[in-house]
Amino acid sequence: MLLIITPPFWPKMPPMGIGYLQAFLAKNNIDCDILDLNNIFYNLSSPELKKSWLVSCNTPLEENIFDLLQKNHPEEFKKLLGQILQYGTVGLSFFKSNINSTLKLARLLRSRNKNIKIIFGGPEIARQFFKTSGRFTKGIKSLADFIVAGEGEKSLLSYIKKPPLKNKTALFSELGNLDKLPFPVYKGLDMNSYPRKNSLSILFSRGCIRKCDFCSERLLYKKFRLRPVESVIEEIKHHKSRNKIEYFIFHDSLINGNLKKLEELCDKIIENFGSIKWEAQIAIRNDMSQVLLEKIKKSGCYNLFIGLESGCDRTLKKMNKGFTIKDALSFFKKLNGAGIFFGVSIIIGYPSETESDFMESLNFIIKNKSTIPKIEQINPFVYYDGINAKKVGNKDSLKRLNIFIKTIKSHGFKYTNAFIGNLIEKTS
Ligand code: B12
Ligand code: SF4
Repeated sequence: MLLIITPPFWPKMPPMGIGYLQAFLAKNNIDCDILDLNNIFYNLSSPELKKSWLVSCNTPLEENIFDLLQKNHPEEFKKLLGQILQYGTVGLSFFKSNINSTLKLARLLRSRNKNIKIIFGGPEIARQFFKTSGRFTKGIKSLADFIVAGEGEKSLLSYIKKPPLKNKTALFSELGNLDKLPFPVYKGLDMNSYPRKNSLSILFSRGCIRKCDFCSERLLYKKFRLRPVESVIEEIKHHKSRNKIEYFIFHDSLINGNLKKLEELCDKIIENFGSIKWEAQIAIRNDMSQVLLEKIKKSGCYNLFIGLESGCDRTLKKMNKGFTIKDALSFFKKLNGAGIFFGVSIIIGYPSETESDFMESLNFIIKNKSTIPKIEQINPFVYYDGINAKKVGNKDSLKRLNIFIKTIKSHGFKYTNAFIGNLIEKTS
């Protein structure tokens, strides 16, 4: 079996989703290779193309990249296609960014070998499930032998062991726990071929403990589950020694879904390595003790990403965020006290957001500049299929977004340029 990810996808580090699937199949004695077409073609591309690869929601690139790469690198393309066609079963990993190129590849494979088994999975398949109320589009249904929405491990294994005669879809079928989930070792991938050579994606948990109304991420997994701390430590050891990894980027929806386990993780990191460099997303929770925050710092956390989303209590309540601005402020102060750096994300133009809610949110940010070290993301509200929030954001979203950006700039806030308003084209 071969698992493939097509461009454009975030190119800096190895793709963790198919890495997990490969490791899980290997544990079940099924040989599976990975072909990271995103990485291969990114490395072959010109500096200008590489630059536009990094722009998220780059629709023109997403629509044209398959044909462009075929044109720019005909020999490599032909060679890789021949390689893929050697396999009897091919699994394709769908993200919103690569849906066009992945469908084009599937069509090409099908036209060259009508007997090849094609399996679709990945977050965009989950979105397509919600978008079409579970029916999927004709294009997806006609090309795939099997469609997996949600977590892939269990469904993929059961398909390979015994392909179902009738049912073509597996929907959100999850492992009961992650106790025996093997970690990705990326067998066959050249770890040195990724731009951030010393950094790696890692996961401590899957799912989320909260249910924010605008969130699409919580639709991917039904249950919140954690990996055993020992397994995470083994993974860090493995990649530190084998691949000289120094930075571990936790891609969990939130790192503090279970405080006891988080403390155990920090303890074990300190015990085994002194410290490692790590970053993660964290939810605002005031039940975190000072001791835990100090351990987070001591174990080497250099950055946390926090979904604040608004500085107005009415909007936070409508979003079902589960905290107030008072909670947020007290949490930020605790992080500052422990010397932990963090950045926050903000949503502008939430469906219920009035002009005064917006101003309240902006004023909260400005007023607390000395407490909030960085604005990490500012995005207009965007509807995502399957979420609870209303479909249409406030009509003044973009106007407010510009005011917000201008104001934080004028107040000298630290912010990440790449993520400022990066969803604009979707809402305009
Ligand atoms: C870390 C992260 C990032 C990081 C790193 C990017 C990366 N791709 O690794 C950064 C910050 C750069 C980022 C950026 C963006 N991201 Co992001 N990100 C994530 C996050 C939090 C974790 C990804 C991850 O590693 N998951 C863990 C692995 C194990 O899961 P997985 O890849 O989904 O794979 C599992 C299943 O999907 C399935 N599966 C996957 N492939 C296949 C294939 C087959 C054949 C089968 C059977 C199963 C299968 O099985 C796997 C194991 O169970 C997810 C949300 C989440 N919790 O997953 C969003 C997510 C992937 N991001 C998302 C988005 C929208 C973006 C941005 C467009 C945001 C923006 N506005 O800029 C950009 C795009 C960047 C780019 N150019 O690609 C969306 C994608 C939605 C979609 N439909 O594709 C997600 C799902 C969040 C959401 N909104 O729901 N992101
Ligand atoms: S805490 Fe974050 S991941 Fe969890 S539901 Fe809310 S927005 Fe989504």
